[in-house]
Amino acid sequence: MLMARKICVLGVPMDLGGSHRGVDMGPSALRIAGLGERLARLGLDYEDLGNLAVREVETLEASSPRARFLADIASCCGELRRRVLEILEAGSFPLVLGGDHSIACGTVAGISDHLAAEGGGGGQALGLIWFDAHGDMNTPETSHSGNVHGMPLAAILGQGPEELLELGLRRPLVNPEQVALVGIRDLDREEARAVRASGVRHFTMRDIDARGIHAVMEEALAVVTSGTAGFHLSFDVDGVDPAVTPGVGTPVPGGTDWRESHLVMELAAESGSLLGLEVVEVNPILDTRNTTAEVAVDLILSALGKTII
Ligand SMILES: [Mn+2]
Repeated sequence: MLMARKICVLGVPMDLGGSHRGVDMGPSALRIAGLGERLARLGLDYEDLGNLAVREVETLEASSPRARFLADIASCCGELRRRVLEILEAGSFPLVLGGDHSIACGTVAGISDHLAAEGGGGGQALGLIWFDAHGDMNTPETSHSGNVHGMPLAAILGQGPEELLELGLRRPLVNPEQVALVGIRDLDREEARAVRASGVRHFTMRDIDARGIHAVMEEALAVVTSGTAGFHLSFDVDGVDPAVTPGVGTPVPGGTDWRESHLVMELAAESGSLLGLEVVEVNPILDTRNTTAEVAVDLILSALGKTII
């Protein structure tokens, strides 16, 4: 089903959450790969709102070693939250281009806050599909690296530094039983324990091997749409196999292949319940001739309703 709403593209050129430079160039790489033209060619109404202003890492000092650049990341996420909320209030669809995955704290806060104001009482719940090779459920206490891009899902679920927890109106921003983690294959021992204890539904690559991506996504979609107003898809390109998308912040072998990745997006589109999409961790420095951004643009089109026939 082709996305009926106007799509607002917003770039977040921020790489403070990881230790490899380069994902700050992700929004440019996706635009250079023809994102705008291809949205238009598909017949979608879209507007590119440009990039958020983000300070370069060279101009900053890495504060707290357990969560490097936390204050700057939180302030960027606060601005992103505000912009996503504006997009939704105008009746449009937010397409957020990362940047490292820590920006999800801002995107999810924006969508969650929008729903908090709807439907009376505590508002409407937001579902979340987190597609990733990693769990992103570390906290400053458990992280070995101090990289905040390994922490956003924990923060969205209400665990982690106050600077990230206070971004949105609700805490947690989403209920763990309405979250599905898809594609994971590289977790620290403590993080694996955190994922199991969190109550989110998790689908490892082992599950995808055994059951097939179609069955896994059907179950994931049931999780994120039951009792919610719809769901956000936070798509870390490192969930895809590095043979398909080599240019990512933290490549891990054994991810979803080309067609499996498209099926994730196609089924998300077919559900008719997609409320927001973000694509993160594209790293042009580690890429080959912008291949990864080109694949990512293809995947974005599938999520917005492009079909083979
Ligand atoms: Mn991630």
